[in-house]
Amino acid sequence: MKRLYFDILDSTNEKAKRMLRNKEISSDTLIRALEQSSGKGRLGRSWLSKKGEGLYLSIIKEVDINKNPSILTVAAAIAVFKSLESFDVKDLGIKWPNDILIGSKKLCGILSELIEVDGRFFAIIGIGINVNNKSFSEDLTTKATSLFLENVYIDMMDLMDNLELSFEEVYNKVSDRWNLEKIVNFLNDHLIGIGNTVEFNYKGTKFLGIIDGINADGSLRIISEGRLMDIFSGEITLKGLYK
Ligand code: BT5
Repeated sequence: MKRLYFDILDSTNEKAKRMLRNKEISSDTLIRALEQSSGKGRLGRSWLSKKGEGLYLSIIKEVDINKNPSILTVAAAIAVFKSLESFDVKDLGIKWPNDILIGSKKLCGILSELIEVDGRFFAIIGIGINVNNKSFSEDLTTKATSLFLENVYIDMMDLMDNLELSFEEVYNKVSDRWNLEKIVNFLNDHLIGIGNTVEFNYKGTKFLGIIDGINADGSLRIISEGRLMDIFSGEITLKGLYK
C-alpha cells in the first residue's frame, strides 16, 4: 500500500477525498496525519485528534458497489481488534458498527465513507486509535480510554504497520464467501451486548430490542416485539454500558 504522511491535516478522510477527486491518489493508499484540526466522527460529530496522542489514518480501497461495501466498516473493526490482540491488549470488544472498546470505554472509532469519481467507487476507511492520551476532557473521561491509560505501550509506527497487514488480511477474507462466514463468527464472538437490551432508531421511530448478532452483510440483528429486524446503519444505545 502506498503511504502518505502529513504533520497536520483537517481530516485524513477529507484529504483522501480531495486527492481522489484530483486524481492524485488511487486505490490502496494510506494517509496518516500526526494531528487533525477537524477530525471527524459520524453524523457530524468530531474526533479528538491532538498531536501525538493518537493514530489517525485513512485507508483508500476501490470497491465494487454491487458487493456490499458496508462490510468494510466491520472488516476494519475486526482488523483493529486483531491487531491490538496481537499486541496482547486485553478486554477488547467490538460495539457495532464502528467502535473498539476496552472494557466499556472507547479506544478506537472508525468512519467509513464512500465516494464516486468518474463512475468508480472508493471506500475511505478512517481509523482513529487513542494511544498516548494521558487524560480526557470531562465529557469524555467516563467514555474514552487510551492504550497509555490501560498501561499498554505500543510504538505508533509498529501499530500502524501491524494494522495495515491485519486490514489487508481481513479485507481479502471478506471478499471470499466461506471466509466471510468465519469473519462474521469472529465478530459475533467479540461483539459487545449480545443478549442485552438496546434502544435503536428504525425508520425514525425509537424501539427497544435485544441484540441477536451481526449478519454476513454487516447489519445488526435485533429482536424487537417478537420480530427480527436488521439494522444497517445508525445509532444504538446499549443500556448500562457507560455507567
Ligand atoms: C467515530 O465516530 O467513532 C469515528 C471516528 C473516526 C476518526 C478517524 S481519525 C482518522 C479519520 N479522519 C477523520 O477525520 N476521522 C477518521 P462516532 O461514532 O460518531 O463517535 C464520535 C464521538 O466519540 C464524539 O461525539 C465523542 O463523544 C467521542 N469521541 C471524540 N473523540 C474521541 C476520542 N479521541 N476517543 C474516544 N471518544 C471520542
